[in-house]
Amino acid sequence: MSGVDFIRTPVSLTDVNKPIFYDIKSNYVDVIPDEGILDSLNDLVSKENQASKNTIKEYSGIEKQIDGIQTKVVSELSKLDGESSNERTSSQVTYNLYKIYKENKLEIASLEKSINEEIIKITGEESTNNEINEDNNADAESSERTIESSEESTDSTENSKSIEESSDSEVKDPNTETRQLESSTDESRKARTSSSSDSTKQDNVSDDNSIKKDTRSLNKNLSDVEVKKYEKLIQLQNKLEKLSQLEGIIKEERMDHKVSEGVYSINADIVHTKGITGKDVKVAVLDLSFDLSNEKIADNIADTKSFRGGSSGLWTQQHHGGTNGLEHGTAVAEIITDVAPDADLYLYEMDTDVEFVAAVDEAIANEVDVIAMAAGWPNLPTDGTSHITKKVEEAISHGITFVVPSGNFAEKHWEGKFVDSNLNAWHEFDEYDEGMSISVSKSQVLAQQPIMVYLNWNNPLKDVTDFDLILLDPTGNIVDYSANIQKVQSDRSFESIHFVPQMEGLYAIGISYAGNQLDGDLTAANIPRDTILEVFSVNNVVEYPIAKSSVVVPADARGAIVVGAVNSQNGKTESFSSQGPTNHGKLAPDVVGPDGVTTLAYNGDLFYGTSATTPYVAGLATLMLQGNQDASPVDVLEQMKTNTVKTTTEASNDIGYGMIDASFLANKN
Ligand SMILES: [Ca+2]
Ligand SMILES: [Ca+2]
Ligand SMILES: [Ca+2]
Repeated sequence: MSGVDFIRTPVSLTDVNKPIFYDIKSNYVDVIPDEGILDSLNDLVSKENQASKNTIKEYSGIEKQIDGIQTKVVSELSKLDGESSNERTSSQVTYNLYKIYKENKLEIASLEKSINEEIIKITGEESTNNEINEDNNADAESSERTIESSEESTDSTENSKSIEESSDSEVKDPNTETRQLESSTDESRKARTSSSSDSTKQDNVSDDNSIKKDTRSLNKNLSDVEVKKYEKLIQLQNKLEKLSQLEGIIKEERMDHKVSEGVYSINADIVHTKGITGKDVKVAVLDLSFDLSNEKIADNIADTKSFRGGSSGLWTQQHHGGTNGLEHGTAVAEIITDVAPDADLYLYEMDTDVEFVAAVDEAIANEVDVIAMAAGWPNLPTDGTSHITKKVEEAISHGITFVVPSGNFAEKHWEGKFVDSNLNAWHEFDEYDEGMSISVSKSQVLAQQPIMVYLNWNNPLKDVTDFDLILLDPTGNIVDYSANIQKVQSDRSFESIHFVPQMEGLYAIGISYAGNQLDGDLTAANIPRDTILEVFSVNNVVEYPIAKSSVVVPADARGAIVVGAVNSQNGKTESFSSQGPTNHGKLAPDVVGPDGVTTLAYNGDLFYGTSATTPYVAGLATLMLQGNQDASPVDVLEQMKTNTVKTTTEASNDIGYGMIDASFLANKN
């Protein structure tokens, strides 16, 4: 979901209303592994692996590892051959393949390195190794070679055979698995373009030929044993090359799918066969931007309008490489049409609170049935008071079903009372810890992604309390702070930091108490004990995360359908999925939807987050409203809630009433 940041209080150095006590402990506990740490851990592991590998006789260890990965791949692919194999199976298989690849990516890379080093040991030259890699990679080259040296075999079955034969002669264990991998891959790729199948064929035959060619070109005084070893290594290298190509192959496979995976998770495909497709139901999608040429949504567009006053260049929280939100909005709209292929889309671009209000007014004027907005405001309290919340409730009062995400903040949220046992006016997040760490990775620095922190608090005794928010860099220097003055009741209890980090490492968030301005008492001993403070760190996981009540505005809108996230493949609740209750005690989320799904908009990359799950639920609401447009938002929510896949008997603040399931619509008729 995209954090739309609209109320940004400027912070200036002259705005300080209290002295800064520099006594936040610089010795922060490192509980958050950052990318740098993970990288060096992986380095260590791969070095150890490599050392042990090299001692294994005749590379059988390397081969075993490659075969181990390959076995998993083959076992997945075999599912496609079964009689019950269908689009669903294929969707699951490509996902599992992707997972296998991801899980073994480092091992594959480390094996590749080991093999290369072994080859260099034998040949004494790096150039030979490079040449081989080029042979394997350059499609055009290997294609020429294929035509030259294997004119007799032009069909893929024959090619696979030739690999099997060559494997038989070279390796003790005939590589039937290799063959299966090749042919199954061809099977599953049938539907693809002819050029793709051609390249697959070329891959198949290139192994054998490149070995021979390169052995011939060695022109060295190598012993027979060394030549044998060398050939073996090249063979392993080719095997591995196939595995390292998996990611690309899988991505292409996924792009062949007509709809995103979640459609099957929620059984919407079954409902489609009953003629329920969201026909004549009007769905407004509010997002940053849309690609109107996207082939899945193009035919569904009934209306478009941009309410954006200009590009703000804001970062969306779950952005996948684009900064303009084009992919995000398009992916959301796409998923709605996956679930409700005949829905009429009203696409409205917005990225501020004012633009949001205008877009909702437009949707109301156009009498839409559903509004989906995969965005939220972590800088507003979920106590029902915000103008965003009220606007959502207004739309609902017009009979519009409003679907919003719970948020992705379960690990980026802290909420609690002010604790100051040492009476220095600095809050202690934990015993002796006055700084809540956030880990800034190198990639965040390079991407200039800001540290965005919001502090909200309530005043239950109708008091006026003044807290401030401070950010320290890894060296312990205060690099930013927000010290707005809260003096009268109308002063908003809010502080915000927006800081672009220049160095990686552990930063720390601090909260200080600046006094109770009504009493004129600025001493730490007089700190309000009933005030609840709430921190959202938009882009960084915090050291002391509180998942409870991490939902964001407008999840607090009465009657809205609030959606959490469950992984579409493993069925587990996503650890980032924001939980309820809201600050005014409303249960949230109401339901959960599937994420980790493929869209055209993200070009086959998996789409995670409550932004991905919101449109599944909006899509289901659309199906429910077909021919039934008079159903109230309450009816829709109630019916949706009672027809979930139940994992618990009672609603909970992590998954609400459970995973949505459209199948009741198919059973109704
Ligand atoms: Ca303290
Ligand atoms: Ca303040
Ligand atoms: Ca809260």
